[in-house]
Amino acid sequence: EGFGERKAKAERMFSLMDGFLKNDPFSLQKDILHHVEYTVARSRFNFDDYEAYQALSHSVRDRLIERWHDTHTYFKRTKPKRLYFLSLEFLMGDAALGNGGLARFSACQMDSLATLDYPAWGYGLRYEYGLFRQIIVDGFQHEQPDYWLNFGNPWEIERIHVTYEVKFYGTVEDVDRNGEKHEVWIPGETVEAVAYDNPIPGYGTRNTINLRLWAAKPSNHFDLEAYNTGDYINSIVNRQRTESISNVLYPDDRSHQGKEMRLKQQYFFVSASLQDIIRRFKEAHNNFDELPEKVALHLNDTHPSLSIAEIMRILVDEEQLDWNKAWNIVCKIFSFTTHTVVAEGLEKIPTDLLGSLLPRHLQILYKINSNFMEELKKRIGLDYNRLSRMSIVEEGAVKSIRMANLSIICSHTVNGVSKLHSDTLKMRTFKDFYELWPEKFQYTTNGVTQRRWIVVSNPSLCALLSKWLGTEAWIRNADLLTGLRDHVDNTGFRHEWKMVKRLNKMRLAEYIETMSGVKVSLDAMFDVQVKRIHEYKRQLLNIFGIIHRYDCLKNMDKNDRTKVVPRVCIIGGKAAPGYEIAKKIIKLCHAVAEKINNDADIGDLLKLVFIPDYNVSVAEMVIPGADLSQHLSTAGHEASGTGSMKFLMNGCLLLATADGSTVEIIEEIGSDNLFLFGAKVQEVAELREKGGALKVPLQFARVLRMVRDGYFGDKDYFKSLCDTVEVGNDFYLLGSDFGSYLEAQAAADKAFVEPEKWTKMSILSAAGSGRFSSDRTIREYAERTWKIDPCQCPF
Ligand code: B1H
Repeated sequence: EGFGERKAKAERMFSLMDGFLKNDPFSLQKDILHHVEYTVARSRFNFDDYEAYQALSHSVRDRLIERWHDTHTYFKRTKPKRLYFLSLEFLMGDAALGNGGLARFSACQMDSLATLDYPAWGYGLRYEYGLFRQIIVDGFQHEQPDYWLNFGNPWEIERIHVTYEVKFYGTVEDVDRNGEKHEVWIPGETVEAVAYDNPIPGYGTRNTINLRLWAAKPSNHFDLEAYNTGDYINSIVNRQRTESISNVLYPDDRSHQGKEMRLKQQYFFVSASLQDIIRRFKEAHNNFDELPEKVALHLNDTHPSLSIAEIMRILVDEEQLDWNKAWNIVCKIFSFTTHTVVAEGLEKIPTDLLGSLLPRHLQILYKINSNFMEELKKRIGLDYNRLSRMSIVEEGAVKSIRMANLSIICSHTVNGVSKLHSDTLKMRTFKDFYELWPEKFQYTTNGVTQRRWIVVSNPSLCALLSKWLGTEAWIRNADLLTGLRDHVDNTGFRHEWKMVKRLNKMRLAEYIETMSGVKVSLDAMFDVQVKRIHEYKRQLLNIFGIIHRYDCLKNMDKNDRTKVVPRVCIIGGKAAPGYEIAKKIIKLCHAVAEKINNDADIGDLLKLVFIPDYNVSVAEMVIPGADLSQHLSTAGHEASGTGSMKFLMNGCLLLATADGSTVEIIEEIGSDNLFLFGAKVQEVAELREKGGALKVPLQFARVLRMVRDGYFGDKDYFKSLCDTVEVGNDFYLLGSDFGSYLEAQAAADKAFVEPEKWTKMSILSAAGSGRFSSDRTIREYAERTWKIDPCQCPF
């Protein structure tokens, strides 16, 4: 070839390789049409809205894939220490692969990891059925399957070649290895895990990281025996059954202990993720001693904590490392965040179940425990009570493995999710461990991403913030929101602030009318409580407060009514399908709403609406439109709470107990800018001890009596619900907090009639929300816990 030919060839090659997809409108339009025709396979003259959405998503996805590749090529080349964020739940939005706060927090963290250029990947499960959809029939919750993949998912990339075998059951046998006896697992069942990649783009950076979700499919390892004996049909049916592992997300956001399928999901997830992680590590490094410098594994609660046993099995049984050497490595790579408060809420796995599903892992766990117990005896002596409390193995009626103890023992860092939560962990839940290893315990307060919770869900506020802060930089640096304080006395600014709120209230009011048929007044205070339904979150306190308000209105002189602040009370949230009391709370809410909303005498002074199927998309509508938001957990029960942070960013005032992250919110915005009420953490135990002698205000007794007497119908049905808050039985202290709750509500009313005062409080709330950005959370984790550095792809 002559020079000319070589040059022409090089230029052709170059023009093939060169060029990112362009982002100008025309290029994007061209691509959308391309995908309409060649991906969706419709004519470019005839396609519907959904097909347009698919074509658009594919056009965007193409661009994400470019960035994804560049980011990963760069990570591969520069070999930074990587973080792997292991979580059984991610609540992204359209994909509802999680229950509540924990799962949405995982999603916010992924956004921040990408935006801050950290070399991180998330690993999760690709459930075919996400969290159930809630529909309300006659005021009762019904659950409907969320088969979210029905119309395909244009955002994911199926990696049919990234598959791993995951094994279950079987036995452990002794084998001889160079004259030494070793235990080796001979599994009985094999399932295949397939990777589905979900690009997570950063904001203001080309870095695009990955959320890799695993789906189960039958393995190609045929059971030859079954085929040969002619049981062809049955063996196909059995094959199909293995697929069910990743079928459905468990909808209990607290306890589903002892379910085999849940354990299978956990191990399936852990095994596939670790095989993938170890393979990637071995491609770049050849000595496991380097593992702690190159890999950080984060346990999002105890759900992925089988990773500890699995990685020991890989290193010792497969890679043939000496046990102690492997253990020393493993103890340097794990960090652990617990989202739980009370010891009873911690995950336990019965040893019978574990032993049959994962016999080798159970052995490994026993060995980890006996080594730990030996060490512990040396440190603390023969204090058998303490030894048994700290043991990984619980010797109760049902012998089980305590996953939290395992996670603490093996992790270099144990994180709480708020300052208060962390204190509780140290003083109560994990006191024994704290005394042993105080240096392990940290707290990293949760956060939420302002990209979704302001930029996407509240575009008018987004524009207003950029205008008055004079920059869009707050989108990547939420600390800049403090700059709003400089304008709080500017009437022009306050006017615009009020207009934005009104616009969002309008949008919410329309939604309410379509969903529930209730017309609401924009002049009313929009008072919102949205979150999972739980006794400890005390939606019942809210409903009792509403009943009290209604009762007062009914008994009020007509002239006095003109002074009353009109309210639209909005409640939303899902109850776990088997959680009877939570379901009764939903029903009561509807019964009370029915009564109040149809009382012409009350009119716009009070409305109550239950928003069905509360989820991320609904939240995007509800949060910007709220004036007031309620966080009523009995002090000491909400580990953090992240909903309040989203409301805060959107300029909603909080009415809250001094629980979870609220304590830190007060530090940022000052106690004058929110409505605080209720017993403090340190008072709760004492109040509980009083039992039947506890003082409860008359108003509380009166409201309880109204419900008991059938004022809202269904007297018998509500009886057991009423019993839970009867004096002497009122574990969550609704009665004793009721008085101060009403006072806080009165203070909110009083502030609302002074619009300028209210608006200032609203501005100062948003101005103090910067600390609750998940960017801050992630930076703290990266620097203190994971010890990873940003790694920005330069092209
Ligand atoms: C939180 C959970 C949770 N704490 C078990 N615990 C689950 C436990 O499916 N499961 O088995 C699922 C979820 N979720 C929440 O985490 C806390 O209650 C909130 O206070 C906290 O803000 C949130 C994020 O840290």
